[in-house]
Amino acid sequence: MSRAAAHPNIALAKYWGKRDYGHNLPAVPSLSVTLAGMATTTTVDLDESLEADVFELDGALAEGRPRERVSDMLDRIHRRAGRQGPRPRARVVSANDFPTAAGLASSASAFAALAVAGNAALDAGLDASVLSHLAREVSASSGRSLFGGYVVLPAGQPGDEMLAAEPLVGPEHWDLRLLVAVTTEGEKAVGSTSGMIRTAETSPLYRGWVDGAPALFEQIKEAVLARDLSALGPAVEQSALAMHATAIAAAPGLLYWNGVTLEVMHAVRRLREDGLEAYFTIDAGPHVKVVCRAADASAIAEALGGVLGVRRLIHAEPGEGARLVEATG
Ligand code: 2P0
Repeated sequence: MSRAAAHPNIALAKYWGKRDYGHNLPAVPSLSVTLAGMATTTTVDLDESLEADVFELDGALAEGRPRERVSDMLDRIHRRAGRQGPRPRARVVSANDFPTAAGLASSASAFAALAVAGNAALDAGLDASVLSHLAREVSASSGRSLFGGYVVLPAGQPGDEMLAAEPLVGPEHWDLRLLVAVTTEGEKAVGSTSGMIRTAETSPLYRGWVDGAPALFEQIKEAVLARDLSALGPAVEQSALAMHATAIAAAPGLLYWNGVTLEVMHAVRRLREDGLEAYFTIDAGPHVKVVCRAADASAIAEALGGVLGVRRLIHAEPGEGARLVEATG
């Protein structure tokens, strides 16, 4: 039995769009923060008596596509380890200690935890970089959760054999805070994968997004290295807004926001006018993630908690990468 834990991550420089669908290569570079405080814990037990893999998520048996993706991840580990013959079947039990509807990319922590637990259970001996590469092929953002702190996922080039995320600086480098303003308890309408494909195929703004993203990514990377929130924040907002503008211009347009999303964005900008440095970013869903300094977090949380329609605020900070927490047998 092998058990691993991994955290979700939030991109400061957004990934949106694939260079190559088959190999799931991102069209643009992204930079994320891995978050402490929320985790997916996944246990992999090999069981020769099973006819097929069994996958249990948050206490319920999962069939169909979710189970196929779990099997796919384990198959990739088995093949990469150079194993001959069929892969032993596995019982995989996964649980999130945060609501999956919180818009916190539970697939990122899920596949990162599965990669680490699967690597140990199959005794594959793969390092974090190879596991990041394999997880990225299944869900690009999960390649980033293999590592802690501030993490870069480069854009892919056609024909890339290997593309893994890379740790930039550890969580101790900069104690940024991320406040997640949860604006609805509902699930998002269009998943990221299909949303990206629709954007690339139909949005007249897509070329501009792909051309402009690398420069924004560089600004964000430099600001993180310099711990310069006043330089980071505007570039983070622009990355999120450019991603959403591109998606909104798809056919049909991808509108991930609700009314409360907009209210929170305006509230963040009012806070800045009042001298509190806060900046927003938004993923493929209606929640708003607010980046600020640790010293300002309580005041900003109090103000955002007062925005009509905000259900609750989740406080997050930089955390560790995916890791094995227990291994027996
Ligand atoms: C990101 N997102 O950089 C961007 C911003 C959502 C918005 O990475 O198709 O679920 O499985 O590679 O990893 C979510 O994308 O997509 C994502 P696939 P994934 O965080």
